[in-house]
Amino acid sequence: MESERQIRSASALIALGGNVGDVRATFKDAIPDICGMALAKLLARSSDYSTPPWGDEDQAPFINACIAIETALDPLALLSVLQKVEQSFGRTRAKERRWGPRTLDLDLIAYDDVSLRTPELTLPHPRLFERAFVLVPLAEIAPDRMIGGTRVRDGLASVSAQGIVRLPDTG
Ligand code: PH2
Ligand code: MG
Ligand code: MG
Repeated sequence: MESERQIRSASALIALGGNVGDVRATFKDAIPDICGMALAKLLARSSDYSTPPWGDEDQAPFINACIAIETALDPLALLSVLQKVEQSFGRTRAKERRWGPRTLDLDLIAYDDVSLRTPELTLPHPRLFERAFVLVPLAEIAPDRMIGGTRVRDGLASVSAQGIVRLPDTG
């Protein structure tokens, strides 16, 4: 029996990126921080990928990965956790240029089937299907997930994944 007080949880997909510092070590530390602060269970974690810089090509390659979590936080509360974790890994938004170098970028890609348009957050992520650096790791952990009417594996098939390289596990 579902009671009024039962905590409902949602499945959220989060993209991780960065190209400043030891990004793979940052991911390793940031993922448990996200789960702890978001009262979340880690459902899946992709491999890390080296990806050519997108948007602003005049910078170092990025490392990208994706995780799936189960969380009891609502989308805006989860976004706030992600921003706190970004800050704790040295992210200072005021000093960055759009699409420029960063230590850690955490983007909320999808939250159940929620569609949302607020100044703080748009769900699903509006540029997901332009970005092979998100679709490649996402397709590793959630190929059949439907996001905004498109299956992740089909989205991946319609972009170029040129230059994206899966990195070996570091253990
Ligand atoms: N993030 C950006 C800008 N460009 N390119 C790649 N390959 N991966 C990223 O995560 C990325 C980017 C700003 O958030
Ligand atoms: Mg981003
Ligand atoms: Mg971001």
